[in-house]
Amino acid sequence: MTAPVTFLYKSDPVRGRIWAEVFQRHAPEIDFRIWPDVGNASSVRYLAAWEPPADIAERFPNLQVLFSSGAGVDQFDFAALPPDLPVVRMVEPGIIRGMVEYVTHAVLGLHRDMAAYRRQQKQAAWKPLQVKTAAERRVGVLGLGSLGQAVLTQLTAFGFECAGWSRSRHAVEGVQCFAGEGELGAFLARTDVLVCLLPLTDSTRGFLNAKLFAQLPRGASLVQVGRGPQGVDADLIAALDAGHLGEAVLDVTEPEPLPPEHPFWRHPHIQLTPHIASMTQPSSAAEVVIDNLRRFDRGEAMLGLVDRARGY
Ligand code: NDP
Ligand code: OXD
Repeated sequence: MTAPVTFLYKSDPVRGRIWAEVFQRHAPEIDFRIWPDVGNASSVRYLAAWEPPADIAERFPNLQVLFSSGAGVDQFDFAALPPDLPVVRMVEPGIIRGMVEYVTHAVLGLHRDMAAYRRQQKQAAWKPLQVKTAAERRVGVLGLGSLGQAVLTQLTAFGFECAGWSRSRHAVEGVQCFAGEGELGAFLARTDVLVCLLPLTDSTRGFLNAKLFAQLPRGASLVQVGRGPQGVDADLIAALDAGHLGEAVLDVTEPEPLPPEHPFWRHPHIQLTPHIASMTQPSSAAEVVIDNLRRFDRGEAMLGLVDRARGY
């Protein structure tokens, strides 16, 4: 008789029930459980969590893979995890589609001056602004991962002049790709709308600061969908107040939720959303995770495997 294998899900329980249905359909041999219904802790081989329980090595001595229930893994304390435990971030079509929608909406809104029209409406001011073509608007995406590349593919289809920047060199059709610190300045200098889709790591904390903003052309805008601690709030406000930056669309802040007294709430050139740019879609996520389990069983690389040294 083979030992039972448990997949433990510790995140939103309503979404967990959809995961359970998908596992029942496609991987009935796996004992799928939703936290806190752990069952026999020594049967837990796989854990999907946003925040794993403390002491997972002691609690689940046979744990083989930790899946993040979201795209980011910055919420994990890697030092508290067993050093050899593979960690997998979420790369699934639903979360990618959501991000493409959000960023496309934000970029189109900035491109077509929607924030200016909202302000004009408050003054009952009927004042057409010059319409530029998409080809005249240069969009630059920080991060050419699963989300950054998908976003760029859509923006390219709208006709924007697109570029991307990443740590290592990439090739994306129709996109001018920049790589590394040495090419950051050139990337920023040609960017009218800057989209941040970087993971939060030691090297991206505080990245969106005065020095970076100063390298963008005057009037450029920011769409921040990465993580709040990547931004330096006072530098952003100073750049907006000085007119060096035109608008900022922020989906992530530090802290979250943003306290009511924070100046971002009332700044006339900031649009805020409460970290909803994209969400893992339970049905497609469970399918991707099952596919990864099959890969793991066959000894193949899992999609979204995190490089712990890089932090993403
Ligand atoms: P990936 O890991 O697939 O891609 C990350 C990209 O960032 C890679 O291209 C990587 O470069 C680049 N990068 C990382 N560090 C650096 C650095 N120091 N300098 C230059 N480039 C760097 O991540 P995803 O695309 O899946 O997700 C990106 C982030 O989006 C997530 O980590 C999360 O924070 C955020 N997110 C936000 C959501 C929201 O609702 N607001 C929802 C989902 C995700 P290289 O390719 O060379 O490795
Ligand atoms: C994620 C997020 O990382 O929602 O999935 O931010």
